[in-house]
Amino acid sequence: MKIFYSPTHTKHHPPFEILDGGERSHSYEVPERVENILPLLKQQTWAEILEPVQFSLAPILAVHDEGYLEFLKTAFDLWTAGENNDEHVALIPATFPPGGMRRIPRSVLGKAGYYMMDLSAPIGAETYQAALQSANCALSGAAALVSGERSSFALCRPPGHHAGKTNCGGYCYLNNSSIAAHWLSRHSKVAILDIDYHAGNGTQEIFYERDDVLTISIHADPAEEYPYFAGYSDEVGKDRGEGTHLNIPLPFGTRDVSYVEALQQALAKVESFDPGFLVVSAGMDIYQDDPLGKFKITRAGIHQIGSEIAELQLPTLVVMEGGYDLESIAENFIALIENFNTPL
Ligand code: SP5
Ligand code: ZN
Repeated sequence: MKIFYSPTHTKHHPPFEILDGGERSHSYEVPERVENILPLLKQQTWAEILEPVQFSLAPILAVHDEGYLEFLKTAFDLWTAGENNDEHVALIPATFPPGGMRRIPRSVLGKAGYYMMDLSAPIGAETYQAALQSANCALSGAAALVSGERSSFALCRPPGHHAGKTNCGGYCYLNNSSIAAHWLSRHSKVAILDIDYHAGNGTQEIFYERDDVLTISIHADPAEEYPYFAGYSDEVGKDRGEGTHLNIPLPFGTRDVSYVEALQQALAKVESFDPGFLVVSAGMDIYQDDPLGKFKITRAGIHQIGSEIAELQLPTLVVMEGGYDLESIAENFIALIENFNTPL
């Protein structure tokens, strides 16, 4: 299995995030999340670890707004204006537009409020470079499928599924899975299955009005959990896209058996859509020991999830999203992806 990894991700190391109640916490989204997976992957005889191909910006701009991309690229330098001091660790806004207000201010702080959905996606000096390489990992995984591979794995960091056309948030800047899925959609219909603990609001938005990319997300009920404003079961797509989005919200405490029931419902929908490719937005924050997740999925459950998805017998790109328990993240990802390791 071709696995795409770029060391550039280590340049993105958010120094803090603001949690519920305004608590300034260490970031859960740390370089160790990927660095801990690499050694175990290298021990697998089937794993071939490669640096990503350098794509142009075109496949990213096909998904994200040009003004947003320009903001990501320039925000840190504009904010610091060349002065590197302790106050300029990473940019987050203090002002957000109230519902419906969509002016784009000239000020970089104003723009930060416009382009960020929360306080969990600070922009540091090399965040943009890391996000680009993360997207290149996903695109390289997509290209491997077009070349005839049965599966590929993109070790994406920063993650992507909370990033929308014009927003970062929830540790995400560029929507890696969506960029790869759109790129694949030139060849055939594509399905994205999002199994991260959190609803994939960015992916939902990007494809909401399209009927050539099916998007499904299984996640903690957004009525009670981040990202709160998307991921509800009555959100089914719009216009041409009506019927090609499916949200399956599940309660806190969900265990293997009921998770797999929900997964089977999702897989039936994928089968009837009959895509040429499958992209899995994979977050191991569904695991029972995850510090941000409230599901109770076991290692055996994760293996079963992988095995059920693999039974679709579709060319499959697995894209890393969340997962914050540094002790278990490597074994969990291997339990998931080893199912995709045998030819179709
Ligand atoms: C990619 C991804 O998984 N992003 C998730 C972002 C979640 N951010 C909200 C975190 C709220 C945490 N509240 C519980 C604190 C535990 N001590
Ligand atoms: Zn998540």
